[in-house]
Order: sequence, then structure tokens, then C-alpha cells
Amino acid sequence: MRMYTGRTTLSKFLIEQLQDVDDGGQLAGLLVDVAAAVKTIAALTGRGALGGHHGEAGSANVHGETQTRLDLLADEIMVEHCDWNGLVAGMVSEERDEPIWVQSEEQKGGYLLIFDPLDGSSNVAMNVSVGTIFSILRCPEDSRQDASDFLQVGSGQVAAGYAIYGPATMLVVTVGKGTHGFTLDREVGNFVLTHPDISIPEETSEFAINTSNERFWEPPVQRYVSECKAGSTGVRKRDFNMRWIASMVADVHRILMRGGVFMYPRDTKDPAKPGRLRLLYEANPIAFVIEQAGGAASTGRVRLMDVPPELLHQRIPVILGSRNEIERIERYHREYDSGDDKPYVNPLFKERSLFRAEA
Ligand code: AFP
Repeated sequence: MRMYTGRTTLSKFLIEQLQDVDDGGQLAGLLVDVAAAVKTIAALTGRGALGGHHGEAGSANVHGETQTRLDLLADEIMVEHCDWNGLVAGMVSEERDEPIWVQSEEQKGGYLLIFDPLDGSSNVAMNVSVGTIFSILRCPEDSRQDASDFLQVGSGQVAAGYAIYGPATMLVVTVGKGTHGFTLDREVGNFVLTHPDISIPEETSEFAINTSNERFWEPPVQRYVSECKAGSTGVRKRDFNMRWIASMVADVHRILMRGGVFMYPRDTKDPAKPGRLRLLYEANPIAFVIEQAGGAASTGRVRLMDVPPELLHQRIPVILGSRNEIERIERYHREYDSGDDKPYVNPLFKERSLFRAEA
């Protein structure tokens, strides 16, 4: 493990990590732009009710979700910080139906930036931690400047990460060489490396899921959660703890630090939606961060970063965290799909044909 001495700032760290990467300077520049946007969003969210930006914007995003004023401001901040430097060719935001393309040839760069500017924003007025999630892809050489440029598998990401606006603002980043956490030194305005080479414990006794949806889950997820809840009296022979903040970045950050499993699985609540979270700007970047920290990220049936995207705003089931637990949950899905789970699954939940053999 590389030893970092003194105060390693984000820029210093990126210069070192990307020195042997093609266009590494450009990628470092783009990540510094993202970090600058994050600092601005941190200042905005950190003002809380004093900032005068709480409340609904009176509009809805492509998913039909009510947009808050902070959602729209965070979106504008991301675009303003990242679109002028000759680093990106296009951007996709959760808050915009269509991609934004850099029109001027001089300003056009080689990367695509995809982001959720303010994840968990429905919690912001309650002063609960929220975050920004981002993913960076290379722009295809034969770019057609349409949505297809962005429809790349997650394993093609060159960098990804998230910011968490909590008691401290942190930026967690991967460029495919481990996962590293930086804490914002507010007085000085620098991101300082405080959590190098983050590693998720393989074994864990914590899970995060919205259990109010339990009746809509598939049997393998019901099986896993009921075994966790049975604790030391059940097959797991130890007690588990459950947490749910309803802010993905906050739930995932806790798991990255302490180990555990985060699940927003496929459910039948709304049959038109195969899950709640979005593949390109929630699932893929978080999966990259988690895998680079030694964890695993799956739909329950396939590795998240192997799923070929079909739509910009596509939803996907998400199950990620400590490797051993994810492997167990994937096994439960396999046993369910092949019918080998009969001794374990409540017959009331057997709706077999609905989900088989899909992502
Ligand atoms: P918002 O950005 O609308 O608050 O949604 C956040 C989120 O997509 C994700 O951060 C949470 O994990 C998930 O929603 C919580 O959803 P439930 O309210 O269904 O538990």
C-alpha cells in the first residue's frame, strides 16, 4: 500500500494516480472540476434553511419525481463547473430528460460526465445527509452525439465517485486504482486525503433496505432478510443490525466504512419499474466504488457493471456491499430461479415466472 505523508490534496493525489494513464491530465482536470462543483453544493446545502433554497421547484424530472429547488441548483452548478474546460463532450443529469452536448469544437473534450446532482434531496429539509454521485466515461471516437454514446457498460467507467454532505463533506473517488476518501477542509477549501485505500470488511452483520416494501420483494431477498432478522436464533447464528436513511449516498457510505449490505432490489410495487435506482448515475458509479474497495455489486443475478444499458434513465435492482454477503444473496437468487430453494422460501411468495432469467 502506498504511504501518503503530510496533507495530500485531491489534485496532488490525482496527478500521481493518473500519471501513466492516457489523457490522465484531462481526467484529473475533470475530477478537479467535479470537486469544485461539490464544494459549491456543500456550501449551498450547508446553509440549510438559512440559504432560502428549501422547498419544491414546482417541476418534475423525467421519472415524474418532484424536483426540489436544491436539485435544480445543484444540477446547474455541476454543468457550470464542468462544461467549459475542454474536458467533456457531453453530460447526462438525473434532472434533465436529454443529454447536454458541448457545441464548440474548441471546448469539446474526450469524456462524458453522468451525474445525480443531489441524491436523497427529499431528505434535505429534514437536515439528513445527501450526496452527489458521478460517473465518467470516455466519449466514443465515432460519437453520434446522441444518447447511445452514454449507453456503455459500467465496467467502461474511467472514474466514478460520490460526495456526501454530512457533518463533514467527503469526496470518495475511484479511477480504477482502489477507492479513496477525501475530507473537505472548510477553512482552507481543500479536499485532503483522509481515507486512502478503503477496504470493505468481507464479513458483516449489518443490512440496509426499506423493509416497508417487504411484501413486494422477490423470495430470495425475503429469505435473506428473514434470516438476518432471525439473528442468533436462525441459520445465520448471529444477530444482525438494520439501518435505512433513505439517502443512498449516506447508506452506502456507512457500508463502505463499516461493512454491510445495501439493497434496493427488484420489487412488484410498480410492475413497470424493475427497481427504484438508476443504472447510469446511481448503480454503476457506486458499484465501481464498492468493487474497488473489495466489495461486490449485483442485481442479484448479474454483476451490475456488466449490464448493457438500454436507456439513459433506466432503473435497475441494486444489491451491493460486503463480498461474502453479496455472493450469498446471488446464490439465493440462483436457487430460487432453479427451484432449489423450496425448503427455505415461504410458499405464499412463490410468483416464479415473474422475474426469472432477467437482470
Ligand atoms: P430522492 O433523491 O428523491 O430523495 O431519492 C433518493 C433515493 O433514490 C435513494 O437515495 C434512496 O436509497 C432511495 O431513494 C430511498 O427510497 P425509499 O424512499 O423508497 O426508501
